[in-house]
Amino acid sequence: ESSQTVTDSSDEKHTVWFPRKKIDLDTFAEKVLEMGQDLPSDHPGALDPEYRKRRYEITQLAKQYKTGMKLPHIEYTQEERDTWKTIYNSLKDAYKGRACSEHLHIFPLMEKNCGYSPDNIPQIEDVSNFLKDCTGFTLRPVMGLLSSRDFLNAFAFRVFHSTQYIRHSSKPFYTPEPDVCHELLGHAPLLADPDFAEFCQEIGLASLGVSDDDIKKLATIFWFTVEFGLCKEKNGEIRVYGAGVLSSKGELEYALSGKPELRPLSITETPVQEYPITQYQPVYFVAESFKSATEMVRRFAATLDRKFDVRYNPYTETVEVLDNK
Ligand code: TIH
Ligand code: FE2
Repeated sequence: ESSQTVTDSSDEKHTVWFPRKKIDLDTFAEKVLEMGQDLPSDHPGALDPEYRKRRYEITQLAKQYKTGMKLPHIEYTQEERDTWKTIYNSLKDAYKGRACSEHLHIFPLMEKNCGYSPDNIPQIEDVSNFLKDCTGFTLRPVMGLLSSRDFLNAFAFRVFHSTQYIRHSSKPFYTPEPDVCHELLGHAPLLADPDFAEFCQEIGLASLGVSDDDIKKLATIFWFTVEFGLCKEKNGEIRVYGAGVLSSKGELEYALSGKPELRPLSITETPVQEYPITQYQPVYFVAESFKSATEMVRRFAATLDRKFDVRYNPYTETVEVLDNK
């Protein structure tokens, strides 16, 4: 235990445990939601024993990962690389005129610096090193979906949990769960943008030690921004920055087709909006900018019932708790 000028976690005010040091994230590894190791029966890979075996192998490596280890290197099979290629080529085409300017700017840098290409599934180790240089974000392997609390808490440390397995080859253009295409094509480019990185960390800091109700609201904000957010470009055009849209060719075309409802990102409406998780979104929220979205999260966080403030100390990579409330 490092000594810190902070309140002891046994203090009665701190009823909900949260990570204080990066190494505390090691405790999340085994707590994955349903799709982690066992696939539900309607999953396109559920009846394919080869696919299940492969998923199991890859998720076992994530399970064994601890802070400080080298990130698992996966030797992807020809079939996996073919699936990646199909998705990569079709998305690259679809990004023109649809992805936000930050994504369009960073994507070629990743082709140059960390192995992005139609013929290669990048290794998360290389992507993580690139992100670390850009914004301090790092990737951590994960078996599948973490609880919202764990996933968001890690954002306080600029840590992003990434899967490494790929979706089933029979359904390349939409999957209801994260996979390596979703993480590397959708999330990773944005995590290299400083304003977006700050926005993510702001949600993470807001999530530390709050009630389950408030986690649900923050997870909903996360859903309508980091996963399914649209934004306004400087010229007023609406583009996509949400990773769930940027990794699905089907949803990328649908989101800007005029069919779904678009509403301005809102501190009152967004945190309580319902949403489906296994089909295209009926409603999207449009942010004015990452900076204004960060401001909104700050204002929202200030309304939450937490008896202390938190601050991230990048020198020690710890969360400091300020008992000033
Ligand atoms: N629907 C996305 C895709 O097909 O790439 C994946 C996810 C979005 C949100 C969570 S998982
Ligand atoms: Fe995601």
